[in-house]
Amino acid sequence: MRQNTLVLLKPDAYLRRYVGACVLKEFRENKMFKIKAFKEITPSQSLAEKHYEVHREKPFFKKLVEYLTLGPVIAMVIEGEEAISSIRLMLGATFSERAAPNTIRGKYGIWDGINVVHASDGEETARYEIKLWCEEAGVKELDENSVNYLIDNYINQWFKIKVDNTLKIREICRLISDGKSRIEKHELELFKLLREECVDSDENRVKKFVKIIADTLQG
Ligand code: FUP
Repeated sequence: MRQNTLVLLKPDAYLRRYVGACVLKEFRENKMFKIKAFKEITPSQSLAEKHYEVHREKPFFKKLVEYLTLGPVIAMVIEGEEAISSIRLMLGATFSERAAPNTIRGKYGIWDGINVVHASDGEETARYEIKLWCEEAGVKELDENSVNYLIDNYINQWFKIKVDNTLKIREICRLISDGKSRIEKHELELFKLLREECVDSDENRVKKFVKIIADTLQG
């Protein structure tokens, strides 16, 4: 069955320029999918809260909203045969460090829920999310040429950066998560590694990003 699904390159994918371009390339080059909508948006608090409505009562809700509002995201509607489940497979497990190495989260996710991409997890969710992002952020279907133009521009702009520090960052996260070191000892190192990836990004935003990683590691 052909399905539409909402895919978001989350703020970490957007800020980590080369990583974002690699992820977008995977969707773009997969001939099973048609990207029908593509929009860069900085989610408002209210949009992020509504997006994560099902998690409202969870202890990590505040963190989720803080993460999604860290900076711009790329919102896409992707159509394809069984698109919802096949894109979820491409993404891999929710927690980056546990995601299979051939999946997007396995390759590029940092740690835990800082996992690069969101994709709707079922038909009802896809309907809810597409409607939400359409009504609150103006995500809408564009003609094929316009979508291709926007995607190619994005990839051409950032793919050449070629800086991917995922493994180095994850190694630090693992040390902290395993209790072998403390975040305070690595904040500067994390900042430097991210700064290298986040070309042309506001320094304060990168600092906030480090804080989000630290909060995630501290549970
Ligand atoms: P997913 O659909 O794989 O993105 O995962 P969920 O819908 O279960 O969770 C949404 C987001 O919440 C995930 F991106 C990660 C985050 N999360 C946490 O931070 N902690 C948890 O214990 C569970 C999920």
